[in-house]
Amino acid sequence: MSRLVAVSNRISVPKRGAAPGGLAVGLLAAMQARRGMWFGWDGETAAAAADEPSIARKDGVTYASIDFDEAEYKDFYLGFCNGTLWPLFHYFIDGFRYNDEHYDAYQRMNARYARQLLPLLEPDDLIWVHDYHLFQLAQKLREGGANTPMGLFLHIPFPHIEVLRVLPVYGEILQAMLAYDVLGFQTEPDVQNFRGAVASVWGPQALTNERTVSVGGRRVITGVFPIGVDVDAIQREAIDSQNSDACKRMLAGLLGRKLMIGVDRLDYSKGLVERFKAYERFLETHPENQNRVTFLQIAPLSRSDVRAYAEIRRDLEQTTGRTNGRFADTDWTPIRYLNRNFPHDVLMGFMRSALIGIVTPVRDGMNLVAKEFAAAQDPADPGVLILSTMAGAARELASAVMVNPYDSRGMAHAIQLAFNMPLAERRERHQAMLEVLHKNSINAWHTSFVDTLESVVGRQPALKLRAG
Ligand code: ADQ
Repeated sequence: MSRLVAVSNRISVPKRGAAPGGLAVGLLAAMQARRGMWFGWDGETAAAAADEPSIARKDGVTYASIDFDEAEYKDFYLGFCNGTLWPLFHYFIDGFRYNDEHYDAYQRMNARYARQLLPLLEPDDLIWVHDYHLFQLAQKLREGGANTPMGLFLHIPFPHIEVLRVLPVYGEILQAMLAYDVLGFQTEPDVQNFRGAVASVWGPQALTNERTVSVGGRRVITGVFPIGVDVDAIQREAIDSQNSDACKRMLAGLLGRKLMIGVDRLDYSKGLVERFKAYERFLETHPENQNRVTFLQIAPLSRSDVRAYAEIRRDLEQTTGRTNGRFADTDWTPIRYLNRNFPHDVLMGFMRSALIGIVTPVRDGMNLVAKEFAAAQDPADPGVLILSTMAGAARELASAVMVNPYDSRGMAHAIQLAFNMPLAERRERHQAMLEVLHKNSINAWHTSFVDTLESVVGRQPALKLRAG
């Protein structure tokens, strides 16, 4: 069986006491089955980046980690990845900035990933690259002589060509993507947007059939691989952690009130400002709920160096202050807004205790929180998921209560509906979601991607490393 080499911008090097997150668990399962290697940045910056990756081994998986120097962190990571690609691919054209130096750093970093990975490769490796940080990695690896199957999975949306075109180097990015053998996306619209972009640059004849594109003699498989969760593991975590101190304290603080929960990274794509305003409107237009419900929003700070994140923080603090100032009582805080991380199992326990999970991104590749919320519920008395139609997850979780995250009146109405939904309807909606979650599990995600990558074996000459 071929070895699986996973490459991502950031890797979770195992640390004592720290449990890996859901995505890492899924990738690790795929790598453990194939004596794999995980290559990427360890999250550290140094005055000068080391020439060689650091190698660690645990449970049959090799971890090869590199560090960034300060300029790489600033120009590649904060600059082109988080300042250019992330906003544009989430349709934030106003927040998008393009700068040639940042793009040069992006190209150099993709080349450095390739240079440091090449000596570690074996001839029959399958290479699975993750996300928008590494669009050019396959191209750089092939320039270095590698000719092994390579696939890219994009965790975020792929925008329509009319948005992608805003990026001055979009043609180069598309061209580089075609050096992969398999391009995986979260949803059908993403794959169609990619294929539309290829057709717009190379003509409709490049779309050789429904699942492949061919340009310059290269045939590339395009497909939908919706990322999922491990329902049984989440059920266990949620049940066990309900007895934890953190859960008991949180529940005691509610004084019997109904709970609505939001769990997100603090990012403008997650629609938090719009969500907070909708909740304020809900308390205003449905005053009978005042002092009867609590909204717990957990959103740890991230990417604080980028200006947009400072703005969203300020907006959220203001809205929280205004709502709490307007509606709070001596024993009731309408919004509890926490900027901190919790262990995954504690979050699952919180979600199980909530009557509503509110997941309202203005744009999201998939959104695992929506799936985790549904998976964590007690099937006998499940909570209600309020879900934005702009999340990839909305394509699968059709029985959630769907909302437009920009429509605060519609969201206020959805919150009212969800708090008052009869048990039979909650069960019916939850059952339908569980069926999808079991079918499109995290296991199905990595298995189907790796199987597709493996189907390319034999269509390629063996790996050749260029002499010298
Ligand atoms: P993210 O944008 O990070 O991921 P998401 O899919 O919601 O978004 O995953 C977040 C993960 O982090 C979940 O497992 C969640 O439980 C965890 N998490 C969130 N807040 C937390 C907190 N406060 N404390 C601890 N854990 C927390 C990107 C894309 C998504 C895509 C995923 C996976 O943007 O669209 O679904 O990759 O492909």
